[in-house]
This record gives sequence, structure tokens and C-alpha cells, in this order.
Amino acid sequence: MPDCLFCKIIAGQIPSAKVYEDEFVYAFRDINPQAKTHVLIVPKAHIASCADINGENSSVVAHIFEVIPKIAECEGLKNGFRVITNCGPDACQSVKHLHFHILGGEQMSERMA
Ligand code: DGP
Repeated sequence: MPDCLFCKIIAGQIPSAKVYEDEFVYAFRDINPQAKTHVLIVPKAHIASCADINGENSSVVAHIFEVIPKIAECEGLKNGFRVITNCGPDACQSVKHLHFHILGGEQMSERMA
């Protein structure tokens, strides 16, 4: 998707701090961390948001959730972590490329909104 920030990061056109990469997904450090550890994991194929997951593309979401525990282990998140995806304006989704925030490395608030 030519005007998509995360597509440009995946393509290496915009630099990022890579944490993990395979054929289907790319993970990198959030530029504005909201916790001691804040990693974003995205599908390489452009999916705009959680609302656009369907039977054609959902296998990559399953793959993302297989990779997340590996990233958490590599990042030393032994005491737990939080996974969040923002979907649409009410949830303040700012980048229109499906992404999952992996947050941890410290005690987080019970509040999620
Ligand atoms: P969301 O608000 O859920 O759409 O999250 C988008 C996240 O993307 C936000 O936490 C900041 C991060 N972000 C935005 N631009 C860049 C960038 O150029 N590089 C990196 N590494 N992260 C970015």
C-alpha cells in the first residue's frame, strides 16, 4: 500500500528497530514507547485494521499470536505482558495497518481504557 507508514517500514524505506522478522510478519520497537518494552508486530501483507480480518487473511493473525510468545521470551517478559490492537477512530488507531502492541517489562495499570 504506497501511502502506508508500516508498509514503508516493512519495505525498509523508513528505518526501524527490528525485533523479529519472518516471511509473514515484521516486529519492531514502537517509536513512542508506552511501557519499558513496547514492540509492534504487523503482518507484511497490508490489512487496514482488526475490522478487516476475514477468512481469507486470518491465518496471519494466528501466526502473529504464535510469534508473540517468542518475542515476549526474547524480550525477557517473564512476568507477563499485554497485547493490544486499536481498531478505528474510537480506539484512536493512528496507523491504518493492522498492528498488535506488545507491552511489558513493568507493572501496568488495571485500566485498559
Ligand atoms: P495506534 O495508535 O494503535 O495506531 O499505534 C500506532 C503506533 O505506531 C504508535 O504507538 C506509535 C507507532 N509509530 C508511529 N509512527 C512510527 C514510526 O515511524 N516508527 C515506529 N517505530 N513506530 C511508529
